Amino acid sequence: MNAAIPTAQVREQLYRDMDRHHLTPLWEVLHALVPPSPKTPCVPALWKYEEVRPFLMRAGDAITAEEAVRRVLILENPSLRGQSCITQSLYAGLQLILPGEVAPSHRHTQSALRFIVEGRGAYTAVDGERTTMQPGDFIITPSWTWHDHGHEADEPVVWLDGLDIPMLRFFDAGFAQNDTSKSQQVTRPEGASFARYGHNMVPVRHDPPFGKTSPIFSYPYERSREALEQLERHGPVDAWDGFKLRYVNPLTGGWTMPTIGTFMQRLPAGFEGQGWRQTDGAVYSVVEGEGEVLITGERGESRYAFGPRDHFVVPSWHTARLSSRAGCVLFSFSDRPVHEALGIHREERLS
Ligand code: GTQ
Repeated sequence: MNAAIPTAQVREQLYRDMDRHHLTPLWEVLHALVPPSPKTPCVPALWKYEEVRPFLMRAGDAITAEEAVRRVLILENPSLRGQSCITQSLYAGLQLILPGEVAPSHRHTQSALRFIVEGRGAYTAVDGERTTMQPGDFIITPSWTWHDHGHEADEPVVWLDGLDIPMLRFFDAGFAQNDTSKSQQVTRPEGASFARYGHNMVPVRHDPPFGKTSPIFSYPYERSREALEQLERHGPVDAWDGFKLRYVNPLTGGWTMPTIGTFMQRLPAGFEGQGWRQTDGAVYSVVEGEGEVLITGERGESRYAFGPRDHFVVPSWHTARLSSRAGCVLFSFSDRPVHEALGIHREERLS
C-alpha cells in the first residue's frame, strides 16, 4: 500500500475500475440498505372526494368503461408519481362505472378489493356469481378468478380498488388473460357464497373455492356496521383504534386475502386517539362521519380533516393519531398479511 496516495483517490479509482464489471461497494450504501428504522419514500397524502369526483365524472365523458377496460383514476403517492402506487407495495384507485356499462371480463394473479364509495346497483361478477354493490360493502376479487363489472341501475357507481400490483411487480409474478366473452356466464345465484360461508357456518365437505383467499367475496356494510355499533354500546373503547375489527376468512380465521389485510373501525364521538406506528403502510376510505388524522414522520407533520368518501394514506412507520368530534367509520387496508407471514411486522403504541 502506498501511503502517499490519499485513500479517497484509491477508492475512487477502485470504484471506476470495477464499475464496468457491474460491481459496487457495499460500504457506500450500507446505511441506506439496512437503516436503523424504516425509511419509506412514501409521504402521507389526502384525496378529498369533492376534488376527485369532478375528474371521475370527466373521465366518464372522456372514455367508456369498455374502451378503458377499467375506468380508474389511480391514487398515486405524491412522492412516487409515475409508479402507479399509493405505498411501495400497494395500488389504490377510484373506479367509475355508469349505467348500462360493462367492464369486460378478465383475470390476473393480482388480488383486488373493492370498497364501494358512492352509488348502488352496479355488480361485480366473480367466478360465475354476481354481487350487487352498496356503499360500504367490501368485495374481493381473488387471484386468478374471472371478473367483470356491470351496471344495470341508474346512478354512477364509484368504488375504491385496492390491489397488490406493486408487490406482484416486485416479485415479477404477474399473469393476466382476457376472457373470450365480455361478461362471464352466471352459474350461481347471487348470495350463494354468502349463504355457504357467511353465517359462521361452512359446508361440512368443501374445498376452499379460492385457495388462500376467503370464500366470501362480498362482505355487506350492514353487517360490519351492526357489529361496530354493538361494540360501541358494550365498550370498552381502545385508546388507539376506537373500535376496530379485522375482516376474516371464515375457513381459517386469518386474513381475507393473502397479500392485503382489511379493517373497519368506528371512532366514537369525542374520540381523541393515542398515537401508534406500524411497519405496514395503510390506506383509509372514510365511510361516514368526520374526523382528523395527524401523521408524523421524519420529514414532518401532516394534519388532515376528513369527511365521507375522502381517502388518505399513512406510510410505514409514521406515527398516526386519529380523532373525531362527531364520530366516524373508517375502512382501511394494508399489506400486513405479508409482514406477518414474513415475521417482520412491528407495531408501537405510544401513550
Ligand atoms: O377491476 O380488474 O383498479 O385489473 C386495476 C387493475 C382494477 C379490475 C384496477 C384491474 C382492475
